[in-house]
Amino acid sequence: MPETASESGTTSPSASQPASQAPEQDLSPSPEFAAGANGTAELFEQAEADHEGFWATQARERLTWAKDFDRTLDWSEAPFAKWFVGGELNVAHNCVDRHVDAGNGDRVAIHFEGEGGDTRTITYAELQKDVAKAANALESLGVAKGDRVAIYLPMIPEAVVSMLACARIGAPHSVVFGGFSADALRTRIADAEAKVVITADGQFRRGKPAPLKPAVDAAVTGESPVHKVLVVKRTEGEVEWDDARDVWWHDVVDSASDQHEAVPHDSEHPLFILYTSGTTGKPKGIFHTTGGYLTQAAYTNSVVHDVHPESDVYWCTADIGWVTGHSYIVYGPLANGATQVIYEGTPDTPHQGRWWEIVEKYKVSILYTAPTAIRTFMKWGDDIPAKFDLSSLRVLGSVGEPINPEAWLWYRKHIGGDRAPIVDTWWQTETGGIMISPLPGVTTLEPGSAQRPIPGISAEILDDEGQPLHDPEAVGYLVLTKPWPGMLRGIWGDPERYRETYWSRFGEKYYFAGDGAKYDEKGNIWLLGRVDDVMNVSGHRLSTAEIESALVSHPSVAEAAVVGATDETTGQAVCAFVILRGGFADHGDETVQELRNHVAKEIGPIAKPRQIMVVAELPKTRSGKIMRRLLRDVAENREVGDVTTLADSSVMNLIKQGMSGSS
Ligand code: 6R9
Repeated sequence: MPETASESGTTSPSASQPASQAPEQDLSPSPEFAAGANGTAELFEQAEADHEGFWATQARERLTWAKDFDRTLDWSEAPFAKWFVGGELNVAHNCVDRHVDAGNGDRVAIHFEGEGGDTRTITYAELQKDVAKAANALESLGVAKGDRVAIYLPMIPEAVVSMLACARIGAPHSVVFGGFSADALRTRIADAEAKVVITADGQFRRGKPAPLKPAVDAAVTGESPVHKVLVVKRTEGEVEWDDARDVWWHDVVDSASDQHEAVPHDSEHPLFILYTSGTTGKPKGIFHTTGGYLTQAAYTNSVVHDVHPESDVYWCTADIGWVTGHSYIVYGPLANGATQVIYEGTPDTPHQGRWWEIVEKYKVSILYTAPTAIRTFMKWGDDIPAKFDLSSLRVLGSVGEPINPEAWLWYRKHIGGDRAPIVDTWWQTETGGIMISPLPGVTTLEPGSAQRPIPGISAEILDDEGQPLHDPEAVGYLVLTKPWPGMLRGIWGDPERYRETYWSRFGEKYYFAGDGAKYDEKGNIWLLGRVDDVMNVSGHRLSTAEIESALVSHPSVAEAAVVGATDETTGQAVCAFVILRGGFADHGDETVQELRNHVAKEIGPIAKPRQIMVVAELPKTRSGKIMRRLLRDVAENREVGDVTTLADSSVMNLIKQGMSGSS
């Protein structure tokens, strides 16, 4: 195995160096960046001095209220919060109309890039008309304030328009990933009792049209609350048609009036429901309301992504079916009047440089993506982004999982030109918006750590007994200690489950996030994965994220997933699945030994994996989260459980085939 460059102590950090041994880089904000940044040190002081006053200021300064609120927070029925009580506003007016009213109608809202290279440019003035038409069309289909609408669409502008049209009417939307099955769609429709579904004939994936409508047809046959299905024509594929139920978007939306009054809604009126995936049992419909959610989405997009709407081109690569797409494609950037890119397809269609080609073409200045994508690009090689001009990028963001220092440094060097700050943003569907993150321009960055709660947010790390932990390296549970405007208002139709899931582990004072965490000696917070991703090996608590990070810091490893499998002697044992980087061959036992020793060196012998399996793919959800539950099934030689939320369900067969023969 090659010696790492840092051991010879000469070069700057590169992807082939373990991050822990990387020479120190100056990661403090540059004076030029700090001078123009939206985030400031004063925000921390203001929020510290007056928590509610701080949020009231954000709400009033960032949003346009039809009626001002008379109380900032009502926490008298905790854990059920009411924010900006008595206030009224219309979310669609805030995201679209008011920018046109302010004279910015000609500003581009959306640069749409289809997978096949078709493009559309939509200004705010055009978006206003599109949203008004869609709102009129939905009303003509019987949708009224309070009715639920399911949205099952690919990443096309109609998805954004549909969400805003629902918001305009006050009809909560429930967006379901275009990759989910008919069954998943049916249960989500039933739980929300959606009256209308908005879908498309199909979508383009990897250069080919893939049908969508058949899943809707299957999901609404028989007994169903759905009486109308609104269908966007995207791929021109053949579709089954039910004349009584189905209507084409181009028939009813295109012909509708482009004038629609945006009636103000109560600050606590439900805005959307979004189901969280991955766990067993009935999906949880996380629901968010109007004023608080929009305040936090707009504020965080401004101070964390540092969006300057008059000059930036922003691109969040998430799917609209994920909360990141809700808060950081639709509501945050549009409330701020930003110009953004929306890309329909996969990163390697038609070639592995597609994203960088898009950055170059639109001069993207802010890029927000997930660690899984970054690790994939590392695997594909440094030479691919190097072929494109990425000099427009000035802020990079990460979300969805812990980003290991190795991937962080690669992102900074090969995408950010060792110049752009990286914001590693921790948050959840439940929190509505970013909670823990550096502020670019203020924070000195720490690769691999999400660092501190942003101004207005308070967190602690508790031990098993609920006592705050401050010792560096002591692993505990992340909790949030004060209500925040973007917080979920409950689980749709199940208030008891809301209380139980989030507000019982440490009593009613603390929101239990379900993530393991620790402080380092500088006071930075390190997120260590979901609590059930923390293993107990011979009484030592080890985090899957840390061992994965150690594995990825080895030059030959592109990606790693670690699970704890039951072990007779140690309680749990560490089992690792790794994907090797291009150019590194699997030398069987030799590779495994090398990697085991590497983990022992990086963390300690206790963390040495009992088993390491070299695989070609890892099972992931559509939002890029590794489904460790399935890997645990493999590691413990069990029948593999439910795979319906995987992006690619064939991956598990590949892994199982690889395993038979190896042990
Ligand atoms: C936005 C989103 C939430 C869970 C969360 C945590 C993990 C998200 C992270 C992170 C470490 C980060 N997570 N961001 N872990 N560092 N920057 O992902 O929402 O799909 O609900 O997932 O994702 O485990 O609890 P959601």
